Amino acid sequence: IQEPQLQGQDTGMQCEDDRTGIGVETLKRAFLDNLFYVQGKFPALATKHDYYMALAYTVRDRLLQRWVNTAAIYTQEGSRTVAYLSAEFLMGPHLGNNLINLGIYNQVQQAMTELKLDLKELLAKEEEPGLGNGGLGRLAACYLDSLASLEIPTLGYGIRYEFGIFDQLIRNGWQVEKTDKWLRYGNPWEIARPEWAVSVKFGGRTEAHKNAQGRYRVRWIPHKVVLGIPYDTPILGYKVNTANTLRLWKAEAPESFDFEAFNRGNYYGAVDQKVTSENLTKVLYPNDETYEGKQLRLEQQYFFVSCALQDMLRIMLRQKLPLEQFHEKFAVQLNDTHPAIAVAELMRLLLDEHEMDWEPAWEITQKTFGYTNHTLLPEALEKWSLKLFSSLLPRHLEIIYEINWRFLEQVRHKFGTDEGRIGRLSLIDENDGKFVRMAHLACVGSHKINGVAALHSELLQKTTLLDFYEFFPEKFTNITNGVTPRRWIVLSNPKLTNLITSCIGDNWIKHLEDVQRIETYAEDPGFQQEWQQIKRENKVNVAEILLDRTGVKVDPDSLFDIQVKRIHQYKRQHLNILHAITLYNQIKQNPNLDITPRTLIFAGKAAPGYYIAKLIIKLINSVAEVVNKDRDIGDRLKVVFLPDYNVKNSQPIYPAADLSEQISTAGKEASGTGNMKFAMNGALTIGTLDGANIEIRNAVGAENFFLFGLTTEDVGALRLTGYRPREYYEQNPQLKQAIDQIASGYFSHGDRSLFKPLVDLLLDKDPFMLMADYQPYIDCQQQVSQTYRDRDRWLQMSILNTARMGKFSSDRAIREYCQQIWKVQPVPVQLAAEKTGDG
Ligand code: C3B
Repeated sequence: IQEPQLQGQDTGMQCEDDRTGIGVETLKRAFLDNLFYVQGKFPALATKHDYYMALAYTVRDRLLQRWVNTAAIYTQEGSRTVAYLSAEFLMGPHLGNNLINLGIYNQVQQAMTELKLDLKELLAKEEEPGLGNGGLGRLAACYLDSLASLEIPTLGYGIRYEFGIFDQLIRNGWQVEKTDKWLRYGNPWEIARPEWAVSVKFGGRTEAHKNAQGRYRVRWIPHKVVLGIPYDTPILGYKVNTANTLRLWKAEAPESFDFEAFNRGNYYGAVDQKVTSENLTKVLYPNDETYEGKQLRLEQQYFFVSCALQDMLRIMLRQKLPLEQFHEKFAVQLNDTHPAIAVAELMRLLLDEHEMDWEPAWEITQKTFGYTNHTLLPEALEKWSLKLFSSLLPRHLEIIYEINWRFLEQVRHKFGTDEGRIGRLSLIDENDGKFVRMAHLACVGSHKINGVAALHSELLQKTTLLDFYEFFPEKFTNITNGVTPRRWIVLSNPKLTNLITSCIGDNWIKHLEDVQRIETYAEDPGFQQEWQQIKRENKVNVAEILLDRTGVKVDPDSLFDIQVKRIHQYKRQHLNILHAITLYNQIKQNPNLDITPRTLIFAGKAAPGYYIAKLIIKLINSVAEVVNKDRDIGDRLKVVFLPDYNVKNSQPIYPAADLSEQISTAGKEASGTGNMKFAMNGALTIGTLDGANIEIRNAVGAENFFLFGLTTEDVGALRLTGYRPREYYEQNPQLKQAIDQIASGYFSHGDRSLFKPLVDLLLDKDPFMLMADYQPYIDCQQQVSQTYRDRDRWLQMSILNTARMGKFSSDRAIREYCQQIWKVQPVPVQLAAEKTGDG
């Protein structure tokens, strides 16, 4: 992979092009020009936001040069392309990332300084596109970065939600949701392409008709039609010229204004259709890992999938490729089951709209799709009632029946008539009402099925998808998740980036395996000193943020113990808070106790309808209130909940962590990706043998990882022999005291009813086995505290964690997808100017 050949030099002799040049003088000129001609402002009247926009357009111009060239090359070469279908893309702010990937961060910083502006302040002005809930959406964003950086032709397809994930406020300790109006001030990173709009049908009925050759075909007469308008965002790779496309679809009415209704005097009726059509892409469903059988959600899924596949067909026709080559032109990845309807939709397009026969259409379909499963949680498995499904997608249901009939015939052929097995494998669930099982459709319609960490893939094959594994084991594989070091180290932690680069050069940014080379410095006192200094500065930064956003003052020299992620029972934020209460009680009982001072930081959103998760947020804040104002406790313990966790707010967090909390019940977290971001930035992990924790521990070494808790086997065995959580409570005085305090109103101004649902749940059912894991967790935390006191040992462990995280770059994950699933090669992009050799 070549370094980019950026055009022009600021020699003073030759003037750079204002739209592409990257010298400081050129950047300043371009910036002021954009302020004037795009924002329509001059400096005296400009707001910070105007300056942000002017800078965004300055950077966008430099992207466009690469984007247009990339599109030209892909079109000219008819390149094999990855289409990544995802209902969520949690991209985070674009500006900073684009500066890094263009390699112009320093020049731009200097240009802004010379104009008496602060780049940091301008970066803070960007509204982040929060078009995702959590891990799954952010993984899609990391993968787009790696795909572009590895020069793989890619289209990301998704939904342009007008309102993304809600903004979280904390009022009186409770989560309050606020609409995310991210498009309010415009979005400089997208370009609408109304010329490529497509129509999407819904509802109605089907009928048979004879085609020109006298053969029967099916026609779908819909009840309504919605237009899909694509909005494109360039996704630039790191120091390459490749700029791929994220294409998000917005729903509009075909005729935005019904003149007939208007002429009848019905003004509201005239805009009705516009309103209902646009509702389709209004808002992201804020549920993480729980499906809700809502019609609008199925409409969203079908809408973007149909838009995407029609768009791919358009591209094939324009490139004059025969449709029989669909699977050669496109490798389509289904990011969980949200886009699984694509299997039936591609069949429909090939059969009904392009008059292909079933067998070739089915062969193409299966060769086209790959399916990534992201969770084993039963509440996440999507199934749609036949009633809803048939009313919305009548033709697709017919196709699914046909797929199912043919599939079950093969099952009978292989296994004989084993009705139990057939019932379990069927695409239709008939156990309790009738439902279409989306995971089954995805499995049958794909040639590869992958889990997202070794343990997760193993459990998929042994449990959730066992019957499919027995039927076609060759389809199954594992690809452990990864995260992009560009956003999660270079952009988030510039100081650490400079230290590493000063020792081993900057090749590690593209090849994270290389970061291993800092291992030789792990015990070097000078290096350790600098490592510690950087961590401290990053902690001071977060301490300032916490003070600003929560009013809580924390000690940057205390151990920063951080858990940031969606709030979910299986992730066990409440186990962490039991530790906080235990520490508090220990200090209260022995006021002179010499403990390692800690700051416990929490952040994360709860799904608005997830009552227990919201109660956990309230509990964290209630414990924080008592602990933080207790004079006996002082600086030895602080508990803080940072509101509105999102990509932007998370970037300073990972670099400031000493300890990363990855404490899910074994077997529940498919992979985790926050665990990787922390360890890359030198945090040590306290964690269970769950998801990618296992692989992280193997990579960094067991001696550099704080392990505790039940294994997946233990969890299963304990469940089988009868788990009685109350016994742990009764037999453990520390645990009993903590739970009794919560129940008695100690943290809720005497209110005994507030946390009762949570307490009852823990004592009676405890579905995630906090009671069983409590003491091992407390003991392990004690070890953490001890180790932290040995500064040299801790620093060595911290350095080794970063050094050994090479495997967890999303570049490695994407290389595996390319080789094992997509069979796609890089297509390097040269700029026109490079090819002709002139400026
Ligand atoms: C998440 C899982 O919970 C994480 O373990 C995993 O690291 C990420 O996906 C990425 O693979 N996940 C999610 O965020 N939303 C879902 N609906 C399902 C899984």
